[in-house]
Amino acid sequence: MHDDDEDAKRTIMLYVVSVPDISLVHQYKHFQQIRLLKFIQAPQRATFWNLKLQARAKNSDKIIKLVYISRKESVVKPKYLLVLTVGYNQKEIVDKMVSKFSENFSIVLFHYDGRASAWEHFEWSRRAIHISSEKQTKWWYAKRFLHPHIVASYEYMFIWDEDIGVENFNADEYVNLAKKYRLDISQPAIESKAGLTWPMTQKRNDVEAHKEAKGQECPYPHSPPCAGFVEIMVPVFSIKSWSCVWRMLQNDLVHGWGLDLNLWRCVERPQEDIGVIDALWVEHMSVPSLGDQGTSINGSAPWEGVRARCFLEWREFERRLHEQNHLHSGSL
Ligand SMILES: [Mn+2]
Repeated sequence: MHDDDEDAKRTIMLYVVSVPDISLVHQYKHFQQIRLLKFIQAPQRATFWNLKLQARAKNSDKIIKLVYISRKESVVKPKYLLVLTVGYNQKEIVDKMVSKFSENFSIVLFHYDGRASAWEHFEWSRRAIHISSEKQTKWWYAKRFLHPHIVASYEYMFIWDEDIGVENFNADEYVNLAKKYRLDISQPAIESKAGLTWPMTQKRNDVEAHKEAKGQECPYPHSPPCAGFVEIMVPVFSIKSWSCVWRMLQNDLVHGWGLDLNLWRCVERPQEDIGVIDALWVEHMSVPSLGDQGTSINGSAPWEGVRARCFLEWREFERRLHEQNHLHSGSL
């Protein structure tokens, strides 16, 4: 299929969920969205008309703005994808994060607090794709909205948490280094005042990138979590590795715990293809976020229930992987 057709399709998808009234589309024919009109008048139109009113977000019907945005967007075709799972309370941090990603990046925001419309005052929010479902996790969203075929046109995907300090980060430079070191799965090195769980992802000052952890914490320095390993906090996937990772994601295990220790299955040479970039690093700010959306039971803090579920999911994930003992490196 021709690239322009792909672009048109992407634009059209926006309209299908956003246009309140087909007659309005005809009024805007002078915007020359000819392919759009063809599409909506095709069989899909029946489905469109059958949408119940309640199925649409109240303030999603902004046809004029969308026409304008889609024309502007078609000038640059982003090669990379930034995906952030956010709550509005972290808006300042998220705004700073987005500022480090150029127009080479499409932006997708997953809203776990249901406040998708609250971001409109950020200029970049208008070119972002907003997906909202309350109290969901980034891996829940990723499994449902980032099917490998849907994101196939991007070279790299950044699937990041929202509590990340980016003062020493630049996304375009990062992509150059990921290419230079041939990293299919990677992350920027991390600094954290709260301490780090894994020695592998700790920032090193003497190298531009590293593929193995150093130090006594790693009795098996060539195996995860000391090599072939990145965390699920700020991973960056080549599109090739993503189709495998996506298949490893489980519909019902939404926190992604245990995924990090199994990413090696998705590349051919884990010790070479997975690594950490030190020259551009980020800070883990450890801001309580989705964890606080948990429910307090018998006086326990909301995050305690979430944490308990994380551990249960991790165990279940490992159980399922062991069940499929035919799995080996590069087999997915
Ligand atoms: Mn965090």
